[in-house]
Amino acid sequence: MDLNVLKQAVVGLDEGAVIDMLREFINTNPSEEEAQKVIATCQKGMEIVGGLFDKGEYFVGDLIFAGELLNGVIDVLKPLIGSDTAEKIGTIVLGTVEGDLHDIGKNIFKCMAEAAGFEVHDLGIDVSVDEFVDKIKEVKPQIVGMSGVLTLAIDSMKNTIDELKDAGLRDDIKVIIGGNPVTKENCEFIGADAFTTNAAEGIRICQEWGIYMRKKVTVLQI
Ligand code: B12
Repeated sequence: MDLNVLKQAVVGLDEGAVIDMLREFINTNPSEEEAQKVIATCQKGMEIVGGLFDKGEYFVGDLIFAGELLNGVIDVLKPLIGSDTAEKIGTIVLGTVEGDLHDIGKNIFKCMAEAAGFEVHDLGIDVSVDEFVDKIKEVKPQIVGMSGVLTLAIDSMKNTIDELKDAGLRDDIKVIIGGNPVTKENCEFIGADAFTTNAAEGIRICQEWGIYMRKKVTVLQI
């Protein structure tokens, strides 16, 4: 597949062309690595769409369409990168925080986390503090992932962690935050354990935590 042509099709919001290219791509029996490249290419296209929105050349409706297009691409490619490994290496509770409806980045992270062998409980978008707390009590994850791209997401992330502390749940979990506005500074302000603006890096961090946690469990069993 010509990745440049694909990127241009995403930028041009040419759904028909994107679907045709994906169909052809899947027929070639692609590897997981090739599928990851296709997702990364669509992501680059999405960034350009965002830039065109900033310049006033695209409108909110175009953004919604582009968002749906990218989520569709992830759905189609999921079986290629979402290998269902029998042994789960950890559990993640994931969601886009309260007030924020953006989920493209979250969905990419989810897809990659499942492919890496994590069991992911995705709470969706605009997830309230209580929804996070209830799910964490129910499934007792090792990791909580919070996503957000709006500036206000930073406060929602902080509120969520504050509530986890009040509920006595904070010390048992690692928290990673992701999304365009997250930085080292607001990671410290929020009280998360790690931050990233790159899903692949997020997976590496979770894998390191997963290995550490499994060792801890083994030691405790002895
Ligand atoms: C697509 C989009 C939309 C779509 C969302 C569709 C969807 N299903 O998500 C729609 C049209 C619905 C939308 C709505 C709005 N949007 Co909007 N949107 C965008 C846009 C163009 C792209 C965001 C995106 O998906 N990026 C691509 C993904 C892949 O990047 P990412 O989220 O950072 O994710 C990566 C990493 O951060 C990481 N990651 C993400 N989450 C997580 C989680 C974990 C745990 C980990 C480890 C990693 C991780 O992995 C991903 C891959 O590497 C941006 C502009 C831009 N250029 O970014 C504006 C933008 C975010 N939107 C903006 C605004 C203002 C809005 C609206 C208020 C617009 C309006 N006037 O109605 C509403 C908000 C509604 C709400 N309450 O949320 C502003 C935010 C400004 C701000 N600072 O708060 C931006 C920056 C545009 C702008 N320049 O004004 N938007």
